[in-house]
Amino acid sequence: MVDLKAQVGAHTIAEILSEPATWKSCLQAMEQSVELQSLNEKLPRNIEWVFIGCGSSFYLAQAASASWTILTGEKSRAMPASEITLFPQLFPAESQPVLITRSGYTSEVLQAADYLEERLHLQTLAITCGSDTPIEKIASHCITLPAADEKSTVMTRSFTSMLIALQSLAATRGERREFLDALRKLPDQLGIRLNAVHSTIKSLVDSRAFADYVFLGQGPFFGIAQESMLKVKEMSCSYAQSFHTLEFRHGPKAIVSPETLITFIISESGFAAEVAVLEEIKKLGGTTLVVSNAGNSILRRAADYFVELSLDVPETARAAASVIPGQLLGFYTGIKKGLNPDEPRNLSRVVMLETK
Ligand code: F1P
Repeated sequence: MVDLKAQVGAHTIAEILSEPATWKSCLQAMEQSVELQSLNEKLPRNIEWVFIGCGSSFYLAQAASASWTILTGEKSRAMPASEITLFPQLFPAESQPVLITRSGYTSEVLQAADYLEERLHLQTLAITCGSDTPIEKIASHCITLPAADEKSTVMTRSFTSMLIALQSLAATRGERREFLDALRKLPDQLGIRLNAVHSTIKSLVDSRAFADYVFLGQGPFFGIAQESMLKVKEMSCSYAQSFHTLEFRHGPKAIVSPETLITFIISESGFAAEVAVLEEIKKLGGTTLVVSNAGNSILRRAADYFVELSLDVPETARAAASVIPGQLLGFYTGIKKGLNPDEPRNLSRVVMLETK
């Protein structure tokens, strides 16, 4: 007899667990095609980079923008695609736009791409997981990652793979050879840790239910906190929010209670200050999940649940791996609530607006 229950969410969980192998394929394909080196030569210098997307792809834009400035020293920002057509005066005219879209079909992204190419005469760079999609026809340059495409509505491996591709481009531009080497080592290193991460999150969900979820991160980890928030919202229809870690003190901490799960995605650069917030929230009675590369006694004392990544790569190269606990949390919480994470309520795989 076919166990139908075992198949609920089958695409999403397979896609999450295939992340290390998918990153490896994408990195190998980009290396073989020498695509990033030739793009790097074609794209302008001393200009602001603007990373653009919708939904997960906007949160990816935030993580990519922070990574870009850290790795290249160039200015950058992230914008939702809608902002470009609704408030065009907010778009920096002298810039290099990067359009991020898993599907290559999202209406707001296509409208923004059209505006940037046709009206502003900018040569946009797109990154997508689809093949032969409309964005490829509009954008002047395009990176495609077919190995990272997904069947599920929610974005998981496409998010992390596109982030790693943009970080590779940044490291190429910034001549950060050590960072490129670290990205190459990342899939195998994470592969070793993935089972442990998986079972920590699964037993967390099995042991407790929460009324509210909060995700905190700074620098490149702010976009990761945002995306973790979206995963829990989409897959489990739960109330979830995200903030810069230190911003949580300035009002949002009013919601702390044992029924609130507060996830701290701890950076190395901000370690001491972020751990101080963690200790404060623990004292206020919040339930805490800590995602950190390494642990110390303070961190372990203040963490109700602890995911230790143990990756021997620079801090920014850990961003993609840091979203996996949030992806698994959304998945298992959705399953526990009797939902199907492959097909979240009210959502479709692509948002295509009807033209009037
Ligand atoms: C991404 C996106 C997803 C979201 C939703 C619709 O679009 O907005 O983040 O989960 O189901 O699509 P894109 O990356 O394909 O443009």
